[in-house]
Amino acid sequence: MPISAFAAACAAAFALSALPAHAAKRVIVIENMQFAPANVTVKAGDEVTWDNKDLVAHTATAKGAFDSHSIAPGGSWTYMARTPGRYAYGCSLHPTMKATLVVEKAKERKP
Ligand SMILES: [Cu+2]
Repeated sequence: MPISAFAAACAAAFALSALPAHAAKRVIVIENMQFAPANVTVKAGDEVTWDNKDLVAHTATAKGAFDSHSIAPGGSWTYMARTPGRYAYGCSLHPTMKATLVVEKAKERKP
């Protein structure tokens, strides 16, 4: 690709990322006793859904921050991430299942 086309593509990507923040939705799949992806970063106001595709129940639990309680096999749980921070969470039923949710400040909207 010529350099000018590459630069244009970069500019387009930058323009997209500079668009005003909209609440986004992220899905974390629970499968094979793991959270996938294990590290997810969202903006405050985004919705995060844990989708349990395993045959056993799981939870998404960050002490003091959020707790899905039991998510049945085939079920899901949605959480709106409001408070910026780094949350280590896990499944309260299976201590080896660990993951991290990072909530970044939402971009300020210009009036
Ligand atoms: Cu579990």
